[in-house]
Amino acid sequence: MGINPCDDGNNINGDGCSATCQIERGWNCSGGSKITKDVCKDVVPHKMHIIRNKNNTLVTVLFSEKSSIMVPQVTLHRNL
Ligand SMILES: [Ca+2]
Repeated sequence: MGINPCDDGNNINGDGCSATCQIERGWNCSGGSKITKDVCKDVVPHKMHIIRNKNNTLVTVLFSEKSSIMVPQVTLHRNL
């Protein structure tokens, strides 16, 4: 959209195209024209870290970036 490296039509940082219309690290922006906005996609996979407590009764999952988890069905298996 225009002469900037990117323009997603807002002044929000962290969505791939900065408030100063620069492509942010880890993002790819394309598709814009003089009348349409660029669309930015996160191209770096988020890192995930799994931590278990001493008794293995609690699992904590940490992500390097704000992430969403889709869990349509959870099945737990336990070896006795
Ligand atoms: Ca933006």
